Amino acid sequence: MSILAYDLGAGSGRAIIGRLTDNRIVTQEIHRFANEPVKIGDRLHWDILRLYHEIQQGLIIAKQEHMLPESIGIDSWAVDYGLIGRHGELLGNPYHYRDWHTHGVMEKVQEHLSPSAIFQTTGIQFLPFNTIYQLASLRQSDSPLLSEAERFLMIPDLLRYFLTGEMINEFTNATTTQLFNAKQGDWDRKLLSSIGIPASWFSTPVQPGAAAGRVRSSLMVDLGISSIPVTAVAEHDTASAVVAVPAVSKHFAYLSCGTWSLMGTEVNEPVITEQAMQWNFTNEGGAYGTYRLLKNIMGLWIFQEVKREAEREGHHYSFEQWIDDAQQAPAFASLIDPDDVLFLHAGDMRSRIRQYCRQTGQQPPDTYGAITRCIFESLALKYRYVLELTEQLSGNTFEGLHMVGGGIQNKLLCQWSSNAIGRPVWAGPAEGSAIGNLAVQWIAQGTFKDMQEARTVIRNSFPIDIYEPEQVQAWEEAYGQFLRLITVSTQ
Ligand code: LFR
Repeated sequence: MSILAYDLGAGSGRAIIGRLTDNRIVTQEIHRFANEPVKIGDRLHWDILRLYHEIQQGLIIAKQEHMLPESIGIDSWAVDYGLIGRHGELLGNPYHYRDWHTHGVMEKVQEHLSPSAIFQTTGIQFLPFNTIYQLASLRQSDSPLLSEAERFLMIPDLLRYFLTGEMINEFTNATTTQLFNAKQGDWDRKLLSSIGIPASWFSTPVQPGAAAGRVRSSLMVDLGISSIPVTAVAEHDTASAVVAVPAVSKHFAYLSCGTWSLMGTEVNEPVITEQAMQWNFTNEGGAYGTYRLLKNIMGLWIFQEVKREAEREGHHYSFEQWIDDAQQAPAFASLIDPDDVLFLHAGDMRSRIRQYCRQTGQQPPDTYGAITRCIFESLALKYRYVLELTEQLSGNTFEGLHMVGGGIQNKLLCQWSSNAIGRPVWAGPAEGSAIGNLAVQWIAQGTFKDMQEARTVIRNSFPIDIYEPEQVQAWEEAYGQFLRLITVSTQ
């Protein structure tokens, strides 16, 4: 029997069928489609209707291939949302979090809401694009959407709603808004009212694994399919990725490696302390009563932007060529803090890296090889920094680091990560979010007893590449150089 996971990542979305054979998971990608934001004027939007169309295409393909699933789950990145009007229609085109409309809003909100009050309530890190600031920005600009809206749905909630006709908020994603009260386990009315947003738009979120309706009958008729149940999985992609970490020990460190690098550990209670706030750690809701104590690291985004820019200028290198050039460039020639806000938005990344280096008294890298090397080395060093902070905050020590997600196909980065942290890296599986999405559906069906059993099956189903640290002394020295560069309190 098949189940179906839709995983919408930066750049592409995938429909992945999962099956169990001899207690091993077998996955098959049946549909891959673009998930590219669309810019209209100065605004960056989700192409939400196209995505819904592609979700339907996935079902048509599943039917044609005789793999119609027993259950469907959708995950995607956090913080973004759509608003629904009184006739049940989507109002406007959802904004993409990298849009500039939130620029400066976090600071404005903090003029009347203290950061410590926000953190004490939510346990969530301060990222300028958090939903709280997106909504505050609508209020500040007196957006007409606000007077029309009656419901708030995050992107997977919204696509699920299109499929089923039921409006349900899901927990893991809800926590990332920075509007969710971690202690009370519901939306925080005080925070909502302080940014002028009615609590009536929100319903108490359901937990990952909850039944969330069935494919609506009009769609069944259109696609010629039978009724299929839809499950609210751990719909924040990072929450799903963490479900898929094939860890053996109870306390483990993970890095979900893709456009973002999300590094942290799983805890049973949110860590809402002064120190966690100062280091800008987050406590995002996870599956089955867990929390993700983690920190966002800018990740492969910076490299992806450099590559995109190069391609626009006609430099069509293969991925191997990029890696090769990075390897040929001199080591530790210049470093950046990948989390400098300079690197958050799209465009012009090469010159921003050079600007950063000039401003910090370093030689700006000029060749593509040198730029790529600078990005990957800086990421690996930032991983060490955040890993050590995670140990201090959680009170646990980690023997190595689990890396999951598409970024692990970058073997050079995996090796350098191991060198930087001076410990082994266990890399796999690459399709972390989709596998975590499937796992929650199997747990909901009773096929797996719990998350631990799911992780054991995942460990037995997918290869794990092991990287052992090399050139430890050189990386140790580079770490000293890196530490001098970054500002400890804010990044
Ligand atoms: C990763 C991710 C991160 C979140 C960022 C923006 O895909 O979901 O966890 O901070 O995207 O939503």
